[in-house]
Amino acid sequence: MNPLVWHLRDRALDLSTRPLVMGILNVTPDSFSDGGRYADPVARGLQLIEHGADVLDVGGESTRPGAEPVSLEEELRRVVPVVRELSSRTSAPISVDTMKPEVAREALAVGAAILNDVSGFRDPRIIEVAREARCGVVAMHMLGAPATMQQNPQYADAVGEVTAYLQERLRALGESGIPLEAVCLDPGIGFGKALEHNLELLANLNAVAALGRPVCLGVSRKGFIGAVCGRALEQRDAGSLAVACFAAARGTAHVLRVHDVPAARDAVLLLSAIDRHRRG
Ligand code: HH2
Repeated sequence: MNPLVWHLRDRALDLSTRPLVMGILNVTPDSFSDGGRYADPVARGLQLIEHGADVLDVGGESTRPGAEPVSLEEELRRVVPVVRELSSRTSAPISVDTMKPEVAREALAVGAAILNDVSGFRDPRIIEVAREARCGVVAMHMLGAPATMQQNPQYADAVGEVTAYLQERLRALGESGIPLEAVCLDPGIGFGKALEHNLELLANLNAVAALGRPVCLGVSRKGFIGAVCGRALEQRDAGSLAVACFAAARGTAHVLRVHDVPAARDAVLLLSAIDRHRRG
């Protein structure tokens, strides 16, 4: 299995020369860092592509700690028209950040190419939707559910448990008929993790990369950056970029999920330009 190629529907993304930039497009009034900020999500999505996003990740339900679930009707109403319009106006792959099989199915029907399920495809119905569409999938680790996940999360060995969980999801997806070449894994930074868990995972991401699939990493503006650097939400972009570069330069992150697309684009281009001059 080649970990540096990611198959989505009728195309294969090459992750061998540089990490991909996944631009975050939240179509939510309550996302933790940019909720309700962009009145025209389609225009914002097209702008993210112009700024260098390789993939757009469209989300209609905030998964920030303590967020309240959104109804199916509301999530469909937020996500489907935006995915439909974006797919007709760009060839960049569109990912949908959802845990709901119905939203996944509708979004794929109007052009999405990737399902990003922060619950790691625990619901067999969403696996079936992905299998039928032959789309790419991002399977993430989350301890519990968003409403309660940050209430004193406990691990005996965070790196070992997250890695074992992702390995088990990879097996379950494979057994359900998802080609492993379609799967990208994500340690789920901030999803049921205390500060030391996040830092341990970032320091040992090679354990997740060793599962043989690309790693998607979402650290953008997250709480651990605020905790380490003493920064408010709107001041976390430099720290976010530093952490993403750290993981990408070590070869342990292949898809960077970011709010600040122009900075991430420059970073991945510079990383690959430098890497081409590496000896041996
Ligand atoms: N983080 C968030 C949402 N979806 N998906 C993946 N694969 N990895 C992540 O780390 C991840 C994710 C949370 O960030 P954001 O979208 O900015 O906020 P919200 O959930 O409040 O919309």
